[in-house]
Amino acid sequence: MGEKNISIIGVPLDLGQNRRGVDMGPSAIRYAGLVERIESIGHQVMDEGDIYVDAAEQRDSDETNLKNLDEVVKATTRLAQKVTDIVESGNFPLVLGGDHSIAIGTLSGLAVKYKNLGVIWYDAHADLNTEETSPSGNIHGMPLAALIGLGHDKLVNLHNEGQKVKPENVVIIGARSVDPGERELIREKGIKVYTMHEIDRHGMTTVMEDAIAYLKDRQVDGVHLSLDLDGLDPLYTPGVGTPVPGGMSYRESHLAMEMLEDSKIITSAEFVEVNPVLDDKNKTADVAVGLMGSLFGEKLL
Ligand code: 6HN
Ligand code: MN
Ligand code: MN
Ligand code: MN
Repeated sequence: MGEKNISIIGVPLDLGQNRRGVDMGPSAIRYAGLVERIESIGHQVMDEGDIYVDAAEQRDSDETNLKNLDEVVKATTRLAQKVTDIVESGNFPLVLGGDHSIAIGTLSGLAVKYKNLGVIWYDAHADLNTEETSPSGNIHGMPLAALIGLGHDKLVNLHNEGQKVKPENVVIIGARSVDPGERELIREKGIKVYTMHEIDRHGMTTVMEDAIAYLKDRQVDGVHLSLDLDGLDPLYTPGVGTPVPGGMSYRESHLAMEMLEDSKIITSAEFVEVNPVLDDKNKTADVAVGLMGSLFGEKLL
């Protein structure tokens, strides 16, 4: 990638879903050696610490069927401002989750600078539910919908009014669990999705070549990688709250990161859903750090 100035920001948020522990994700990822690993590649790293998040015990009662809506909005609004500051200073934002609801903050912050942003959503899920379609009420299943302008007002208009990302600039990779309302939205909005079928059938090389070419054709002014560790098979990343079998392998995921690094298109990234309470000896955080190594240009020889 060439030498970068990378600003790390942790978001210890676990209120976008049901299982406690994902708030410890940023600590687990740092403990797995993130800063040293990226510095050893030759980048400058600034660890800017964590965004303040209310504890689960401090939350107000819910007024809608969206769980912990106000707490998620408060924390992600703080994150959005921080991400805007980082991109305006010219640094590369690297955000550590926390559950996937944090993406609403990350991308709302990026949208201030990038008016035609591309997004790669590496995930077992589509995260395209709205208040109406969500089977769980968990906001971590809704960020992509909110970012394309659909769902609860407070999520859609966070940091700035309205749509932050164009649906045709989104590429989902690794999907294998899609709810009925999400399926409808994918069809209606023409969102580009590479399911596990495409990865099995054509291989990760072809899928990534296609995905990168697709975003370049869209003439995006930046590309954000939002990587949910449940995109990988739970065999490799067991420490996630909503594991789905049949996922992308460790090797396929490293290859995907290496191809993104070769393409030079990535301008920001986030790694989410690492839950140390559910993990096996910090394995999932170790995998996350390894993938960041590949994304930032680590080479064997
Ligand atoms: N994630 N589609 C399910 C829901 O509750 O909306 C699961 C969402 C998982 C979200 O893994 O980031
Ligand atoms: Mn997921
Ligand atoms: Mn997700
Ligand atoms: Mn390799």
